[in-house]
Amino acid sequence: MAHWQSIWINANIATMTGGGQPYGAQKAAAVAVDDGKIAWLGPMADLPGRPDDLAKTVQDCAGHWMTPGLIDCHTHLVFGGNRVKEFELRLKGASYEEISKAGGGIRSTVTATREETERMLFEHAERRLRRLMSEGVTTVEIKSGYGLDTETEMKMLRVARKLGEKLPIRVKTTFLGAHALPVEYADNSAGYIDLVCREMIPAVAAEGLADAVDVFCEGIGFTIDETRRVFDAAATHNLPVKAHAEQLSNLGGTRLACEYGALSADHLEYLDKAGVEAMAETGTIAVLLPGAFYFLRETQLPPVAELRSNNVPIAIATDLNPGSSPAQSILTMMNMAATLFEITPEEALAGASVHAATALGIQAETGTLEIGKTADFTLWDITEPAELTYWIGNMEPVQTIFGGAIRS
Ligand code: DI6
Ligand code: FE
Repeated sequence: MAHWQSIWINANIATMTGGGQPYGAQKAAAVAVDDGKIAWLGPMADLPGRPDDLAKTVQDCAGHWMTPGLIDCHTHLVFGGNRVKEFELRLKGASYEEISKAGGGIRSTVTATREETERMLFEHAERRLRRLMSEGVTTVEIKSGYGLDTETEMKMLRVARKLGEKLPIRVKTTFLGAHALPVEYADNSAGYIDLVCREMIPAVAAEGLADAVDVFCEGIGFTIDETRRVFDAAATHNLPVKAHAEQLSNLGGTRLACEYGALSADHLEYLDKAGVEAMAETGTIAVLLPGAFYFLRETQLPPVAELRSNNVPIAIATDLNPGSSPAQSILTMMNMAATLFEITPEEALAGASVHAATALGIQAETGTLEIGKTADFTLWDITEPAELTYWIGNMEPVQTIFGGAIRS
């Protein structure tokens, strides 16, 4: 008598729940799904009956590895145009900061994003999102930040929400109005921060368009005081915060973010000891973005050893954006995190699952494989989980399950 909707049998499961085994592995195991959630998980030998009697549909995994659905917890994948011309300029010697100061950089994407209709933005973003999904990603975060006016910021967030409604993937949205200074406010950053705090955040909150608020706290972004003002406005609307911090210099943005109980601080190449300790205290996730490090040819490495010894959980994400990280592959980022940052393959997978979920505040829902969580998982034809971090490019899952339903 079947009482579960479906069951996946004969799997090696990387539960990512910690404990004794690397990857929280359970070999020769099964997962039962009911109502979109994991109803049972354990060794085949402990199943309370024959699979056919226990569930309506039985999927035989034939010894494949099962991981949590992957999570890309930091992207800017909704934007107009691209920045291939600037890429070519940088290859000829111009720096990212020089291009930004000359009015290019983020601002050129802002112009292109303002020009695109909601429908065009959706179509372009959908293509990029499907590339992430093809690697077994079941949750993605998407930031605004290429509108820099109320109307376009909201347009971007509506597109992000719509992607989550139309496609079989969970989308968490982040308002990043404080990403750059728009031309209209070229010499008036106080005025722009006023607009962000008094108009944009209330409007975005009123329509429920954002799940968090982020700030680019940087020499070419916003100061500590400006960041504080944005975080205060977020707090007024009960929105959790995140920060792009310590990417190109050390302003202390991470410590400030921790004061506000930030979900995550992201980039972190220039993070100092005090910043690491602040993160350890508040349980803020360190989101490392090797794609941006690589694409900007950074040389300053994030303090991985210090983060590790202070037990700060590390997440890995694509930072998918047109300027500093045109990366459309979370698995490639796991490889880069290993090669460039000396992240272990197990840390890399945790960084794209359990810790990425915590960076989005949804660890109770997804990110590990355990009873009660949403049935988001991916099956791989690999001999061991480290293979996911080992190969570069074109690793396709055998199957991806989102909310208990087979997606592909
Ligand atoms: N840091 C980044 O790496 C991206 N945004 C940010 O704050 C870059 C965005 C861009 O160049 O378009
Ligand atoms: Fe970013």
